[in-house]
Amino acid sequence: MSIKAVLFDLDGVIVTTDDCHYQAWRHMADEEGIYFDRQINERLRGVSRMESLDILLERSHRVYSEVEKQALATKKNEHYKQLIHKLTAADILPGVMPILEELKHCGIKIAIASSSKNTPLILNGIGLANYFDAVADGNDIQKSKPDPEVFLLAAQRVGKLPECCLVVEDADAGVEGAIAGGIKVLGVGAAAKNNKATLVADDLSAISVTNILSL
Ligand code: B16
Ligand code: MG
Repeated sequence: MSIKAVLFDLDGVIVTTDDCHYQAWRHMADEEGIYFDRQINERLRGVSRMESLDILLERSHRVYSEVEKQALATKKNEHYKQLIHKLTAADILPGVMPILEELKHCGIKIAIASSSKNTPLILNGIGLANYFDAVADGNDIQKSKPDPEVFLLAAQRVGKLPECCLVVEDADAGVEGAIAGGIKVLGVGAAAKNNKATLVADDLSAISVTNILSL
């Protein structure tokens, strides 16, 4: 069955915000005296804010109450929003605009499928708020990646069956979620090393609609 819709992850696929997440978590961890590094940060890709905090707190020497955890997550998000405040179209990753334009030109639906509750803010910043056929994000779902919920919702919102869709992901959790939803997946960036992905590429500049339609 040929691909009729492509469901794009946001952070780390469309835009460079993945490093801003790292900087904001790093700042919070330093303030709390909790060890945190880029290797631990890799486990946070695609995972919700509260689940990310739980991973980070694995290295803490004390137990945090739910109220304290909410406060830490809010503080991290406020810092993160400061970091992404100046996002512009210049922060869109290489190859993204050409493939989006080509897909539109070929009549293939395009959607965002992101765990981030900041999706509207980010899309606005990079000038793509009204560009996609559908958006499904962290504000719409109960379970974040590796659960397939956000991908299945995005597929439903563009009116296509999961088996006619392709997910584009930079997170292993996202690759896992797409597979769990019965959706083919292109791994880019950090997920370019994921051998469970249907197809991999360092970034989207290596991918054309012909590659996608041949899946
Ligand atoms: P927020 P994606 C994910 O976005 C990020 O990869 C992940 O690091 C982050 O924790 C999650 O969104 C929630 O983000 O705190 O902005 O709601 O990669 O699924 O687009
Ligand atoms: Mg991502």
